[in-house]
Amino acid sequence: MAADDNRPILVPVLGDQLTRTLASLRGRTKDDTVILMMEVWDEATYVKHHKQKIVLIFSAMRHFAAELEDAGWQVDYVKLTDPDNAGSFTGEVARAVERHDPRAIHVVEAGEWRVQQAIEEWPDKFDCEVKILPDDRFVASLAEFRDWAEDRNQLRMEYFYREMRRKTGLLMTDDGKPVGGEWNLDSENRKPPKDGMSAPERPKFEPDEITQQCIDLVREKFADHFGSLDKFEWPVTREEAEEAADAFFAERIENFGPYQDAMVAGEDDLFHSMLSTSINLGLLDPLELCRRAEQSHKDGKAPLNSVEGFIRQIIGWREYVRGFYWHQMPHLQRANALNAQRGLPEFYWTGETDMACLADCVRSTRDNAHAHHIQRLMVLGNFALLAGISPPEVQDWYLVVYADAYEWVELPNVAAMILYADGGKLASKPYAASGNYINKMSNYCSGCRYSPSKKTGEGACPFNPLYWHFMVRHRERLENNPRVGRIFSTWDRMDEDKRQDYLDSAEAFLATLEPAGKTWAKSSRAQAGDTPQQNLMTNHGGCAILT
Ligand code: FAD
Ligand code: DLZ
Ligand code: SF4
Repeated sequence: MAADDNRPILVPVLGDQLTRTLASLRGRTKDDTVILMMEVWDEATYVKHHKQKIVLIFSAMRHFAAELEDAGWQVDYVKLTDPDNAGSFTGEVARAVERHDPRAIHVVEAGEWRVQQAIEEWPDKFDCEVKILPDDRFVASLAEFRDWAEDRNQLRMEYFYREMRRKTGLLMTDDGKPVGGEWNLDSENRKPPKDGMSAPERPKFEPDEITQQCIDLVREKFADHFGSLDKFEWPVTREEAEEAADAFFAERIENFGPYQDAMVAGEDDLFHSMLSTSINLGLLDPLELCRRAEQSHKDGKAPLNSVEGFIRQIIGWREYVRGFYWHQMPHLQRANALNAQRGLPEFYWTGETDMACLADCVRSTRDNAHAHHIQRLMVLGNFALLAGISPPEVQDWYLVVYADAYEWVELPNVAAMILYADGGKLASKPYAASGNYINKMSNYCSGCRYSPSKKTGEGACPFNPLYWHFMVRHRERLENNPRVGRIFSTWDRMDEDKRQDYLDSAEAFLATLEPAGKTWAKSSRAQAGDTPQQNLMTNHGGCAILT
């Protein structure tokens, strides 16, 4: 570059990079930088995202652009309806290169493998320097995770989490021990709900003019996508996200820990923070939130089990799944260790099932683009695992339906945590449970036509026979697993008729499952000639849409 080259630097900012201190913006000056933000058809349709998710991302992007412009930055914002919109990140960067003739492009690496593959082609495509910067909004760099994971057969979150505690100093004593003596208070995060339990109302954010325009756009252009737009209450700016965080630390963190695994029909948020959408968009700094949580313990406002639980979810699970994703891609998308082949049942989209727990979780998912962790794991996920639903179908569903879903966080949770499709690299055992668990941790069963105490036959909770059907199907793989192997001696002690009853009941139930009729997950462009396997290649692995 010549010393007098006064052409600008082009800084593309992706929809989940809405952070003022993003590596590509740090140290840049306003007079030689053009920030490029792009609403593109490919991102909005590589799966048919929940309507609220598209509104959330477009609205947060538009607010962020306005905020940057107010602060004096030059922002080139391409709307979806721009008649010349090329439809992809690469196409839009190409158009911006024409418009601005930049001397370089500085971009922060993408969160998703699919997008990163496309970005890595930019140096060959564009006739200027392309600098791809690490996303340093995480505690652990990808190299750090790789070093930690190297030579380990099993990548357990617990040990990684301890490293992150040491690195950040969160909940550590001066002599390097965990505050309170234990690293992990998970066993104190499992109180069942009390009768009539409800949580304080959290702040809800009325759509402003910008959000309303996005709602109108989504109603018009994405009418056939899943999900309700009857209400839209997500924070779309850093200011709103901070208000949401303030309310969590003031009113809900105290009970967050004890009731982390509790479920109450109709109580969609309980004591959860509801901050994942803001953290993932870049509106909130996860480490800052952890420091606030730690402070609330120091101030005597929150018990250790709540604070440690919250910090563990963020510097433990969140950091860990991100490292795991990049370490295991791209084969994680195709993993199917349990050879699960069943189609996703229709009720995952409609909520029409007599199973009260599933119906409520799907309702919350449809109405809020959200379900809390234990609903995703032990109801929706547990069912998919036990029924043997094919991983690509489950992966697509989770990627579509949640407003906080990006593949880097969704895929490890789905493929590895709930479906055991990675064969146990992430989880030491499958998270399989019978109706007993859901009955203990929720009030769902009292409103259900099935009974959790009935094991087989008419009226039995379907989770009960499905649990045994799953265990028997995978006996060879699981019986030597120290955490579940013992269960087979219980099975072996049952009399033959009872065992047959379990298997027959499960088969009869599975035969009633209707596979999804309408194609909810895939955009019409991606559907042609689809099989689950081809879906993987075209929609996740192949970057076909970005070329
Ligand atoms: P809280 O319960 O208040 O937890 C605090 C924060 O911890 C969350 O905001 C989130 O940032 C983090 N966190 C908690 N658990 C996890 C986890 N397992 N992995 C990563 N971060 C975690 N989270 C997503 O952000 N996007 C997803 O696409 C996603 N898909 C999931 C799929 C399955 C099958 C499961 C079991 C979990 C998934 N999660 C996902 C994790 C978790 O369910 C959500 O982060 C959480 O429900 C968001 O609500 P909250 O902000 O109220 O979380
Ligand atoms: C999820 C999403 C959607 C629906 N639309 C856009 C968009 O139009 N423009 C954009 O920059 N980002 C969008 N996103 C988020 C991206 O998919 C996300 O930034 C990448 O997946 C990260 O790799
Ligand atoms: Fe769910 Fe079974 Fe309870 Fe019904 S009885 S709510 S299906 S766990």
